[in-house]
Amino acid sequence: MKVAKARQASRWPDAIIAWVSDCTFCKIVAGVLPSYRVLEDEHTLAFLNIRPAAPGHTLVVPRVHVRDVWEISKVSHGEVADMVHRVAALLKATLAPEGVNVKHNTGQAAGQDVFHYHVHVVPRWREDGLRL
Ligand code: IU
Repeated sequence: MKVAKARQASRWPDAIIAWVSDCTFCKIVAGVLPSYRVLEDEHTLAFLNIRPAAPGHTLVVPRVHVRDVWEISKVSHGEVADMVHRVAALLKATLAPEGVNVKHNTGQAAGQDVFHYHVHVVPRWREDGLRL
């Protein structure tokens, strides 16, 4: 929310806005914090999770700061969904998983730790022992 307000209120470059933001994913989007970028487009970024539940565990985020599924616009949600679809296809082609989990948490009660909307794309294999 802070970032959105700062953007409206100034013409500062995104990287400067992200630098002063308290949102880690805004910093990753702006390149202020490093990440391994899997895919990106004008509206979204897909990057590897720093604590992967499985090899290839990717997070897809909108570039704009939005908190959760209750706050994200229908348009932005569609853009993220499109990127999730592309990431799932890329993971299938590169890692040949036997399945994939596509998961989002909204709210602490549901396990949300980072309050910038993100979707987990997790490759799965039979008997990988994961409990998501
Ligand atoms: P959650 O759905 O909000 O619980 O997921 C947050 C995820 O973000 C979690 O799996 C972290 O490992 C991941 N993450 C990251 O990849 N890079 C970071 O700098 C931070 C968290 I902070």
